[in-house]
Amino acid sequence: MSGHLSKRLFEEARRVIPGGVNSPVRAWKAVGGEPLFIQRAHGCWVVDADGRSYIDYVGSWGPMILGHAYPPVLRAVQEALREGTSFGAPTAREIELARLIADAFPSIEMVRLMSSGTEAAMTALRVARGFTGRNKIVKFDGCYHGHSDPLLVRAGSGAMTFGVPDSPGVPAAIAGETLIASYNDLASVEACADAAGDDLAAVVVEPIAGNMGLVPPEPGFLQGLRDLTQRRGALLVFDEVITGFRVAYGGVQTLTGIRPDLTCLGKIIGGGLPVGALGGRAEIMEKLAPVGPVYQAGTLSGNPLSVAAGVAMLKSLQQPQIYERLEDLGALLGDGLRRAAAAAGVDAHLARVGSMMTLFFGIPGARNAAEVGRCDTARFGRWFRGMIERGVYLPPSQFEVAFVSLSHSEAEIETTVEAAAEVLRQV
Ligand code: KE4
Repeated sequence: MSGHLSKRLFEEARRVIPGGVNSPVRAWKAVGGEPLFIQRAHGCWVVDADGRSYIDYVGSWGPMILGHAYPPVLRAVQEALREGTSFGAPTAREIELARLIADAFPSIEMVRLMSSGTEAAMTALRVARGFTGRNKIVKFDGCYHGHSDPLLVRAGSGAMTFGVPDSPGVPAAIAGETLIASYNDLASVEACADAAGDDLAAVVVEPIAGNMGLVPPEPGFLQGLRDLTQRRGALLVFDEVITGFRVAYGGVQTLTGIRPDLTCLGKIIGGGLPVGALGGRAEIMEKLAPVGPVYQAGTLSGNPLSVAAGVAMLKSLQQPQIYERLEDLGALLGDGLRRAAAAAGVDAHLARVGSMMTLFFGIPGARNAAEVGRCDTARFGRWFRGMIERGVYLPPSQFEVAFVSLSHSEAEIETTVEAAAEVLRQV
């Protein structure tokens, strides 16, 4: 578990930072124990404040698809740094990043850069409402789109799933504009759409869910959303903050051929620096100020360092065979964990798409949040702690996904699977 220095730093941090962390999941509340404070990272390794190394499968929650401190990204940031850090004015490099994104995603003609995935999703809803003149949004139980008020909403009680706040501080009036459907359940979406009537502005979805653990869309689900929103004059928003450039260079929409009206991006496109982006058809995106009336802004939007890192990252992802290699490494780890759980006689299910995966404990698999909710989270906690003791750093929550990067090799994955075999015999 966390060493002497991490413990001391955590104690100090909690005196001046709520919970000692700047994002709740980092506090390890879901798995017990105290968080490691990370000193540095390179490739697929992170090193904690006590100098201990771990094979990393958090990958900063997704951006580190090429591994930590990837030299071309570091070089690009160092070069940009020499010219300054932020100008609050347009720069040529922002055009390059927007162009790289638009060229990668078939549904994207224009891009607005910002500083987080939360901003991207929040802006997507505002643009959808501005473009359609409607108010109601449908989201899915178990999907996360950042922490803006309209999206911190969970299913209310009672038959109709008008949302209720998922956090104090979110006004019921705002939550009430959001309806909650069940993932992989088109009938529940139709019911929400019927309740919204002709006030349905958009359906927002993680096209591969990564915030209730990994839950892939069943055949026909995404196309069903595309048809439903088309039929009802509402917009379809793909939140590809995780999946964009992760499952394919052009995200889920290039794998499925389904074109959403708006796409939210983040994480990988900033190479580990603060970033978010909203992309879509020009007729929708030009609703955004200063062309259209829908306001959105940001002091550090399109920040030169984030953009330099993002351009270097996306260009590096254009190398041939990158996604084939990620699939091979993902399969090696996923199959290894599956075999280790079976050999240990542990009731666990490994869900995987490419280089992102979740080992669910206590359920045979999951198609929605209700099924994921039956997981044995206490057993997951024992699994997490056992693996960290053996030098493997997994996401500290049953409801997150583990990421393999291009910097992992067969050696680290074999070490991980060996550690898993030991831990699974004891959890
Ligand atoms: P950010 O505001 O954290 O950049 O992005 C929010 C967001 C939007 N959409 C999806 C699908 C996301 O997964 C996220 C953020 N992901 C979480 C972990 N699953 C970030 C980790 C954290 O909150 O600390």
